[in-house]
Amino acid sequence: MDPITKEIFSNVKDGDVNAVKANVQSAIDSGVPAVEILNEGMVAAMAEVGRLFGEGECFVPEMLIAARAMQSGMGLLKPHLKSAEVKSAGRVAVGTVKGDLHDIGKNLVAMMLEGAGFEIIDLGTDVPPEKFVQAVREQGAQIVVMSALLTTTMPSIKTTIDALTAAGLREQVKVMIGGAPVTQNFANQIGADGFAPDASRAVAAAQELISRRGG
Ligand code: B1M
Repeated sequence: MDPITKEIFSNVKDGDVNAVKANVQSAIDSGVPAVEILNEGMVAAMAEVGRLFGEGECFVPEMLIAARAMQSGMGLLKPHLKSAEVKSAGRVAVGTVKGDLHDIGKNLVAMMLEGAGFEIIDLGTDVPPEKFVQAVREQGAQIVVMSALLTTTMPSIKTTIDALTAAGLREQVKVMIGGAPVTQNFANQIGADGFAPDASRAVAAAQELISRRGG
């Protein structure tokens, strides 16, 4: 790992926004791959913060500060994560489900999908089922992507799928899900069309779903 990536890991963990911005910029300028900065620096740091929180060694304010530092670095990385393809690959509504405020993973998935040419309708966090339904009905979303980070909010994914079915829209939209506690097994159980464990595999899964759908 490049030494500057290690520094970015510590900067995100410590929630030092200015150091994250400066080091991410200088890592980009010195040719460190964007994917290394993202995964080995920033995503790994958030996992470490989660581990510390789980062990009672850090608390909600520290998680929040680290999250803010990560978001500031993601903004700088965004243009460097774009793929060469630019044609519109499909329209995707992305949101964190009702009751859940975690948005970094959701933002990362949205950013990578956008980089791969998908048009993004970002519904934000704490998104009630009606809003997902509205995005399909009124904005023509072809894929709905739901993120859940809490075991307590995973049932909101199923509630949203049920709302799409009740609205008569389930046949015309593909549903993809993910987030730390979400598994392929859970996706199968609740009738989602796709699952991805991380943002880059979410892109591959979305491409696969769109091609199965016939474009
Ligand atoms: Co919270 N939190 N949090 N938190 N938080 C977790 C999730 C937790 C695992 C920490 C822990 O206990 N070790 C734990 C959940 C336990 C559980 O339910 N199993 C937890 C808890 C308990 C809570 C609160 C309840 C704490 C409290 O108040 N007592 C509270 C709940 C608030 C709410 O949502 N209603 C809470 C609050 C917060 C903050 C607001 C302080 C902050 C979020 C800030 C923000 O997002 N803007 C926060 C943070 C930062 C975390 C941790 C530390 C980091 C999450 C993160 O951003 N990771 C987290 C610990 C952890 O995850 N290890 C934790 C980095 C991000 C890139 O990864 O989001 O997993 P992630 O996304 C990944 C994949 O999951 C995947 O792609 C991404 C990587 O490429 N992915 C998808 C995500 N969505 C996808 C959708 C897809 C596909 C892939 O669709 C196809």
